[in-house]
Amino acid sequence: MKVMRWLGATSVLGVGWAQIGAAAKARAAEMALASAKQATAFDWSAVLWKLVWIETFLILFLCFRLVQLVVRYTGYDPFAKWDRDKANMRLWLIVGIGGVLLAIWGTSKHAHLYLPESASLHGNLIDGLRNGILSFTYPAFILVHLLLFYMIWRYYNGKVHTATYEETHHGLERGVLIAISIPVVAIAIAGIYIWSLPVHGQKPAKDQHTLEIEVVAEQFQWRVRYPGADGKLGRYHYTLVGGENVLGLDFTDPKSQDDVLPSLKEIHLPVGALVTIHVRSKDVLHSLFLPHFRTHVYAVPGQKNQVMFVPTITTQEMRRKTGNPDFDYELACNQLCGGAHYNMRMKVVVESWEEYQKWLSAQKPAYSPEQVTDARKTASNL
Ligand SMILES: [Cu+2]
Repeated sequence: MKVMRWLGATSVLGVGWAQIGAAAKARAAEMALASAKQATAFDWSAVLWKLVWIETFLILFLCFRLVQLVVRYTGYDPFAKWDRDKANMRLWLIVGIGGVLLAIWGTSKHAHLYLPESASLHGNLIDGLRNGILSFTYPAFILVHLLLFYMIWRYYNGKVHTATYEETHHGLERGVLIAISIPVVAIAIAGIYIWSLPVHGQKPAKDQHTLEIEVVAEQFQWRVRYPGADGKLGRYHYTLVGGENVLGLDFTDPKSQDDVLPSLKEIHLPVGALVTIHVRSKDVLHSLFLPHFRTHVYAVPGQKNQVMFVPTITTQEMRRKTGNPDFDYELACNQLCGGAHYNMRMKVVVESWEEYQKWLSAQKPAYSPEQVTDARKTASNL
């Protein structure tokens, strides 16, 4: 029966060797495609990789089946002398410790894919809250899993069979309950306070500049409206949308007449000012997402939404900080809103208040006398 053992071992080794060969071929195909850098209509390397995986699982399955059949028809069980509980326990330890190591490796490897550095006042608090929560949930995750697999080791076949029974210990339970409640309640209170900041929770400090702008979403672009010299956005009505008046501004309102509507694909924001963005949509659901400012709000047709934040780092400073001279903040649509959804992005320029004022004064207002008459005509026809 020794032959059986050799037969099994050599066939598994042979199959393993063949699989390594197939994987090497798939990798070579992948590298050849990458080096050719041609636009391939069909990615053959991906198919090869899938075949390698399917084959591997099939062969493993066949190996197990082969052993079963040999045991059934020859009565010879090569694993008869094995302590199966012990083997199971060891396999579980590999799964447990391997899983924990994989989690630590994965989180450290992908740490750079977390959100970019925060560039708003409330963003720093949100990051602080997240890091605070992670500082104890992450060690707890590791500890609980190590304990879980330690228990499997402890109670495996033999040494300790049964767990010890203890009467309910009310004092201990109460203690644990209180100990857990304190951080949970603290997180809830901090969360309510911090997450309300971008919604309605910020008031301008003394001498702090404020800016209210409007960002309007439509398939597939953003339009930004800045207030003119009066610092106030004027009225609009959806029935006035048409022709040149893309946002439906009511030019009979003097506050609308100096509003500025640049055709640029960028937003200008002054650093240190309390910026409020009014958001609306002309067609479908969109979503205004400013990841660096930890700011996100839906653009819903027929609904006025708003979000507020204080930018803390100018684009120039961020370029120095990241060492990337091409760095730019980004506004993205975070809602799959149609075929050209990917097109709904805009550069965000954060600059000093003076630079912002200078830039704004160089822009032309959207108002023209013809539009006022148009608007009046439309309004009288309503
Ligand atoms: Cu969109």
